[in-house]
Amino acid sequence: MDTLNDEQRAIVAAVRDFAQAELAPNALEWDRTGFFPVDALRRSGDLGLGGIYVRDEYGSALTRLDAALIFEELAKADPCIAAYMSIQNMVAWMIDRFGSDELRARWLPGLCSFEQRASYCLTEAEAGSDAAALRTRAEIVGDEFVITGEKQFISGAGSSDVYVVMARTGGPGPKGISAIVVPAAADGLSFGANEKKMGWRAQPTRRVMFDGVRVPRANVLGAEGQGFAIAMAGLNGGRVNIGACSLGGAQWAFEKAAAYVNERRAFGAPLAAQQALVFKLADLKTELVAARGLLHRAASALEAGDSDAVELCAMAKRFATDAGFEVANQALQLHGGYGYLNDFGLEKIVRDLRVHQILEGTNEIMRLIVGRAIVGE
Ligand code: FAD
Ligand code: 2MC
Repeated sequence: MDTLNDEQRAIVAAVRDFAQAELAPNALEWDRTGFFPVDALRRSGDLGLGGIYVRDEYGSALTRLDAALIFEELAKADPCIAAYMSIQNMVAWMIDRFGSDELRARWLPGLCSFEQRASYCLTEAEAGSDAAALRTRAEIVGDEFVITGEKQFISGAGSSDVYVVMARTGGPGPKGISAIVVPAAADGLSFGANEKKMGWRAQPTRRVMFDGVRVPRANVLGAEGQGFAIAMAGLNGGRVNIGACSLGGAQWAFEKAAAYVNERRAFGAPLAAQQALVFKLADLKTELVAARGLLHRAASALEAGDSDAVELCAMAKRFATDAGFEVANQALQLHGGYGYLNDFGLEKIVRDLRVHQILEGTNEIMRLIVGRAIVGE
């Protein structure tokens, strides 16, 4: 944090005020009841948090590093909602970067202000890590796409106003895929039941079904056949942001554990008298600082378009989400039995952070990306 400039400090302070007022006091209740806080999301739009790195015609035009700082701060209050917001930002950026002026004008004002919400539809039941094997088909009929197929595990589905859908317009493999903007109002679009999940309970996850959904061909992002590359480009930033969400949740858990170790007494002294526990805290803090450093390095590489940006984003996602989960789990352990109680908030963080090791590319896939950069395919 010491290397931040004045503008970044001001951003972090404003986001902290918002997150501590709007998210933190409600996070446990939303988790318990499965309440999806769309009004709080709308209010985050007043700060420009729906389009953090969308260009300034519609968005906040901040950097990827600013975004990492913002998601860390939001996640200190509620990693589940912070992570939801990171997906919105990924989609808004894809529309800004690859959409026509008409698509940008149609969707970005609503998304950047969080008046509207967006989902990212890549995964299918038979194509998760192997995303280029997806089978949802978009037939080209005249000047329309006719989309048929099914997406699995879609965050925000059933609530979103717009879906960016990766669908097959050509042959097998990544080059046959296009990224298509599908409004929620399109005929033939329907949704599965809200999944019951270990964490991320305050946001819906559903299947999305397409039964002959017709949208204009002009709704494609970039060119037909570029959809896989566009989907991956979105995910590079998404991976940094999810890592930052793990970092924020874990930082909160760490601070609670450090305070607890100072206060809690056992064997006639504070727990802090046990060097084993202080060494544990020292290791956890080191993990957090290392994760932050790698995330910021990846964010800066992405911003600069460095040739190793993809690899760094994968490294940072893998490291920060593994470290974040481990720190949160150890912070729970340091609270003894109280850590296991819902009211203390720690078990929620552990549940929320667990899925960050799985989504936006599993941590095995992050190793695959880094490994390929080392030894080639
Ligand atoms: P699989 O690909 O079947 O993997 C199973 C296991 O095998 C994993 O451990 C994996 O790492 C491992 N594995 C697979 N291939 C390899 C390999 N080559 N080398 C080594 N190990 C390998 N997707 C979206 O498109 N949009 C969303 O909004 C979205 N939100 C989600 C929200 C939640 C709560 C969850 C749980 C998932 C979400 N996903 C979303 C899907 C998520 O991205 C996938 O679950 C993830 O990419 C893994 O795919 P899979 O579940 O099919 O697992
Ligand atoms: N950035 C930019 N381009 C990328 C890229 C990246 N991160 N990853 C792949 N590409 C390009 C790659 O360069 C290639 O382009 P070209 O043919 O021009 O050289 C093209 O995409 C195809 O890539 P590969 O040949 O590497 O394709 P392959 O099928 O072997 O592997 C893999 C791709 C495994 C890296 C990819 O499928 C992947 O990332 N899988 C994980 C899926 C995933 O992350 N899902 C997340 C869903 S969203 C989510 O969970 C949410 C919560 C929102």
